[in-house]
Amino acid sequence: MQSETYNHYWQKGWAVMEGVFSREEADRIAQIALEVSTREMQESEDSYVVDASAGGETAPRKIDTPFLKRTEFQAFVMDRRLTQAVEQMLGAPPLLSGDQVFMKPPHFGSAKPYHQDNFYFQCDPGDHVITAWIALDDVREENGCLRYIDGSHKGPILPHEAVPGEPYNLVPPPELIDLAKESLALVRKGGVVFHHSQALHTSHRNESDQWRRGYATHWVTSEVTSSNGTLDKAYFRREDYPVAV
Ligand SMILES: O=C(O)CCC(=O)C(=O)O
Repeated sequence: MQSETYNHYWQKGWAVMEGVFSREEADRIAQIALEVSTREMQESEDSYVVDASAGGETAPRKIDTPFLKRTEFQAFVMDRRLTQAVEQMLGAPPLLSGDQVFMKPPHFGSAKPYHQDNFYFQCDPGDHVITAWIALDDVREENGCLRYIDGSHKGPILPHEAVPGEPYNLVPPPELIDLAKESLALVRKGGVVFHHSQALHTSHRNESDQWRRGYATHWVTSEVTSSNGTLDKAYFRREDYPVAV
């Protein structure tokens, strides 16, 4: 990893690394994600899984625990090109705690409001918890790139409250989010955006003709504990947790 990427991560709380996977590898995983999410959508009305427009149309929103659903996902996220990059960022061997695929269909995918992952995870130390978000499409402003508040990982975990009608979206009070410090994380298909557990981040609605799918993997080190049981079902605790290859 270039020291520029590492320094950017620790100074701003996030960083982009292009070309971790090939475009073909990303395409293959994106296709499987589409199959899985389309099937799950047909079987569920859960708002975590299904995005609904005001007009009542639906589209896939998210795949929860993809790692547990297809061996192809497991092999993808346990690839050494990814685990080595995460290890370099953390400075210690990374353990996969959880994952999810955020689907954002063209002209549909809804916004994910500002939040800090560590409000959900309640992990300590926060510096040892990182998300590696793998771009399964070319990610631009128009199709809903990730956006970060630079340096917010150095601040406290803010209070979060549920957005009315969206129980899965907990957000801090808007006056605590300094939008003057917002940066856009543009990344090409196969690249990875890393973010610190306390970095404030968001993504807007997909306003474009192109998909925007992101595979978020959450990693911790062996030092990390959680006060709310987040790690009880962490993948690295499973007997069948695979070694990185
Ligand atoms: O993919 C998105 O739009 C949101 C991702 C996110 O919030 C995360 O990876 O923590």
